[in-house]
Amino acid sequence: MSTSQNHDANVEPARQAVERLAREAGFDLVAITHAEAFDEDRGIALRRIDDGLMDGLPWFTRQRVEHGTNPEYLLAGARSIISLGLNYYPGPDEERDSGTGLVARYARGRDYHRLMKRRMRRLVIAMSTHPSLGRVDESLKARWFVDDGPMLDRAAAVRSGLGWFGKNGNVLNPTFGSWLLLGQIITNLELEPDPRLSKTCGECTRCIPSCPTDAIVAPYVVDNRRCISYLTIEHKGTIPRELRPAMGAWVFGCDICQEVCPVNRKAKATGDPNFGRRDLTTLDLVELLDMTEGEFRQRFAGTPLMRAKWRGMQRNACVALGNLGDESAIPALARALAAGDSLVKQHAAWALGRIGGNEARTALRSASGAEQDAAVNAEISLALDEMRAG
Ligand code: B12
Ligand code: SF4
Ligand code: SF4
Repeated sequence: MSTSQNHDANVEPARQAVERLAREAGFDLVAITHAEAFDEDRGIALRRIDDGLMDGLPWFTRQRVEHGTNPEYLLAGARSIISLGLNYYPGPDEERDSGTGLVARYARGRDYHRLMKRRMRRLVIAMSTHPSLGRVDESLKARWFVDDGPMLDRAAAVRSGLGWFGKNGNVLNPTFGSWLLLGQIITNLELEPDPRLSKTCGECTRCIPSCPTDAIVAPYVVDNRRCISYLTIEHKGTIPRELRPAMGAWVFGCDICQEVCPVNRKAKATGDPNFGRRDLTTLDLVELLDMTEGEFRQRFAGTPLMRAKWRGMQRNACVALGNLGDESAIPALARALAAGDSLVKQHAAWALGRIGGNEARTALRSASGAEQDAAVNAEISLALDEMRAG
């Protein structure tokens, strides 16, 4: 026990206090694990790197994994990890308009990094003044992490019993399904750990064949390079041509392997106003393609969409328009092909080729005469060839 912990019968016990304070800070789930190293998870994560399955994420290094799986390295004297879950499920989707792009549910609102870190800080401050938990300036030490930190957030959540590993990679909880954002506080407080959940996916394998890009290469194993979430958000360059058709209308992230999951059918919707912004549920793709950088910033500031950046989102809009195949998008794609930057032009050319027809062909031919960029010209030629063949 921490030196400052109080054993007075009238004082709320430590474990109970953490749970209450976490809920008051705005978390839906709280569970506790000890602070021993995550040896098994470290081995798995390092193997993923070695196998090339994390390629494309230059920041996901061996050193990051080594540090992130060693709580003592992150906080000297670490004793416990408080795992926290935040439900972001906005409830069932309404009908969507044609010509619109899809945004993953976690991104339909405020950037969760800042939101969760603010809540975790509030929780640590509340813990520091609680009689069972001690004071920051005396004995309570804590550090908190969410997503962009080096910890394996899912491994911490699973070991603390907050959920189990789904075969799609996501952590599932019996009440909230996988629509949960995860974070954790490492502390020097000795708190009673929760047991791991005994639940598993059982015989179900539904998510695996549902992935349109075959990114779930084995149960529990996602090949980052094929995942639409990576392709639309983290990847900054040209999207491999062979994967574009499978990306459908997703312009930021992807929820397919969660949408098909039977556990998510019963998921409880969140009442948190920071999620479920209506204007981010679907995006008008032509509007997105015609936006200036200033307009993009104004519209999406403070949301996760900023991570993909203006150029990346316009690239994604082209792919989605190509897949939707709506001829009314041809003038906007032709404008992008004439005036966008190289990356956007390449994907606009591809989209025009995929939509096809005389108007698209004319736009491709007239752009090819004026185009100086070799990569764009190569995409125009391929698009015209494919139209001829198709
Ligand atoms: C890199 C990353 C990505 C990459 C790579 C994904 C990946 N699978 O690794 C990309 C960009 C593709 C991505 C996508 C998404 N991500 Co992401 N991502 C991360 C990040 C930063 C690191 C993940 C990581 O360490 N991967 C390495 C591998 C080794 O870890 P793992 O997949 O968890 O692997 C474990 C299991 O496979 C298990 N395991 C292996 N074999 C076996 C066998 C058995 C039998 C069992 C039981 C278990 C098991 O052990 C492994 C090690 O613990 C975390 C945040 C963080 N700091 O942890 C968020 C995080 C995982 N992402 C998150 C989210 C929400 C998503 C998306 C749903 C977003 C979206 N809608 O577009 C998708 C989901 C894609 C998917 N199906 O996984 C959440 C997950 C929340 C949850 N409930 O699980 C996290 C935790 C962020 C957060 N703090 O909330 N992500
Ligand atoms: S998020 Fe989409 S692309 Fe990625 S594994 Fe799941 S279904 Fe596949
Ligand atoms: S779809 Fe089935 S196998 Fe996949 S995560 Fe959900 S329960 Fe597990």
